[in-house]
Amino acid sequence: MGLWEAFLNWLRSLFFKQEMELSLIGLQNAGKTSLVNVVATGGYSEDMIPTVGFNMKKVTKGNVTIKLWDLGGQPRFRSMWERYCRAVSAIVYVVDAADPDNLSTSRGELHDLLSKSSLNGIPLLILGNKIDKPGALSKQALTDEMGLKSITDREVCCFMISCKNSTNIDSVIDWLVKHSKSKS
Ligand SMILES: Nc1nc2c(ncn2[C@@H]2O[C@H](COP(=O)(O)OP(=O)(O)OP(=O)(O)O)[C@@H](O)[C@H]2O)c(=O)[nH]1
Ligand SMILES: [Mg+2]
Repeated sequence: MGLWEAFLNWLRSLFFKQEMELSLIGLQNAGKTSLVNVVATGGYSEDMIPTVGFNMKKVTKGNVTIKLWDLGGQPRFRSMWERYCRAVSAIVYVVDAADPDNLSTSRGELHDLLSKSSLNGIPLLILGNKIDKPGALSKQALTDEMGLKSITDREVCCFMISCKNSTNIDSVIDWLVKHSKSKS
């Protein structure tokens, strides 16, 4: 990028809002709604109500407005995941890294979703949540268990987080902001 172009980009960023839309997917109890709350307000609660259908929330970070579709993870809601992922700039897939019994179901649902041709090429952010819990998987183990190396048709990134302790939430927000687009 030339100096002049860089200068223009900088100028543009001062005046023009960026925006993005993304979907939060993952099994029930993974911590999707907790993540929305931590990103939006910093608040965390043990006492959560399972999401019925979906919730939409708009969050502003710097000059980026993020429209978040927070979907229910129970089996009866999974058939609508694909519909809410079609128009997004990124898919955020949340996994409970401290729940080994549900990993293979989670991996199966992820790979099912990514096999839909309507979602071709949409960047994927995998979040291993609840690393504050004893026995939580390492990033390497989660990458293996979720079969992330076999996903080669899109950008894939993985972070280990804790909504409870706000661990690595900054990295998540940085990644999201980098994937936003100029409002046209
Ligand atoms: N220890 C620990 N518990 C967490 C963490 N994040 C979420 N939880 C707990 O996990 C439970 C489920 O969290 P939710 O955010 O409701 O999960 P969800 O993915 O939105 O679930 P559905 O809406 O049913 O799909 C709640 O009791 C949370 O307090 C975390 O980082 N650490
Ligand atoms: Mg929820």
